[in-house]
Amino acid sequence: MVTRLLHVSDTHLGNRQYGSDVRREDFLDAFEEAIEYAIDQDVDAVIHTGDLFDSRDPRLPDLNRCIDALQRLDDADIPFLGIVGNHERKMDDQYLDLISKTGAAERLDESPRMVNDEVAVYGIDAVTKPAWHAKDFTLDEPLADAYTILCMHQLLHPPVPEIFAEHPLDDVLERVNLDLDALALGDYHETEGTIEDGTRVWYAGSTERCAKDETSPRTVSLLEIEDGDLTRRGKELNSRDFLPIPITFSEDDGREHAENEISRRNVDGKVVLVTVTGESTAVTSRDIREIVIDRGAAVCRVDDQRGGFEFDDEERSLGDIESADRLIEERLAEQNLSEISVEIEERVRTENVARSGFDDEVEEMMMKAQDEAFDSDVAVQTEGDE
Ligand SMILES: [Mn+2]
Repeated sequence: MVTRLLHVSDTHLGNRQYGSDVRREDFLDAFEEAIEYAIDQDVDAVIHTGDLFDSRDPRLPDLNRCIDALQRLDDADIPFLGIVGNHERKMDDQYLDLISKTGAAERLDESPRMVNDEVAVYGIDAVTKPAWHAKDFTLDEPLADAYTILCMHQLLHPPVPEIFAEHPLDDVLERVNLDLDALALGDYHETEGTIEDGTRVWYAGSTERCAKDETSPRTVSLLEIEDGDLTRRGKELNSRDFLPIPITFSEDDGREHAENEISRRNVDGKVVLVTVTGESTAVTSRDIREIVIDRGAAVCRVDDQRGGFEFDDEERSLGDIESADRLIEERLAEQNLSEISVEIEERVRTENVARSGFDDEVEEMMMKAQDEAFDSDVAVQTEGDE
């Protein structure tokens, strides 16, 4: 029997990229295209490896569209199995739990979710860097002879280039108690794969471009598993084209120069990213944006670098390595904090600390941690006495 799965990842629903509602719609469209493809292919399940939503507080219209799509999938009797990514991760209950209540999604965990009694799918949510060293990677045993797939949301090298990676791939393969057949990954937005010690490892990639350097086609991965063998095929999605246009101004160049540079390209329906360099002239970013939009571009962003370097703070790089949360977590990981410190820090950073009861909650967490530490000391002494 052949088991067919569609691997979708990093859909980032709600991403209003470049402040554009067109882009927000694009992210929804890409997700819906992936779901329609799953229905069309009549796969046995869809697996989603995190960053379903772009933020931990998605807006209701995005949540609604997401649930509508998942219900169409559910009507076709195709389960949607997901994990939680770093972008959307909240402290306790997750939006994926809320969606699960509609019956249109399931959250993967350390117990095997069998598909066709032949494939065991597991999931581990995104683990922050400070929590990584203490993370338990134990998975429950699957049915005998099952093909095992673990879904995770981390930047692992390989296949992620070492400079962008958070952890070595071996770190995961050594700490998981099972001999995994496959590791299906999210977080890295490019489609990349490798084989390590007989384990198939790959990233499905994001379904829309989250940054201008994500130039390759956006894909989902169709997986076919038969007799312990997995075949993966990429399916390209209809993502909107990005078009970079560099314009350099000399002292005498006016609006006409910008019009000439832009009219040489077909901007119709595209996301146009103009980089302006050279001399400061009377032509403003706003003028340039107006020309580009008048010629039919869907979105235009102008990065005006005339008269000195401007920090491009809206742009995000591959897999969001530069996100603020990532940088904070990077620094914290160097401190080698205790588990309780990591949890309290994360609560402070991700929740509304002004709400009443927060102090009590932290105090309770501290007491519990103290009790646990005290109990384990007693246990050690008792053992020593015997
Ligand atoms: Mn992502």
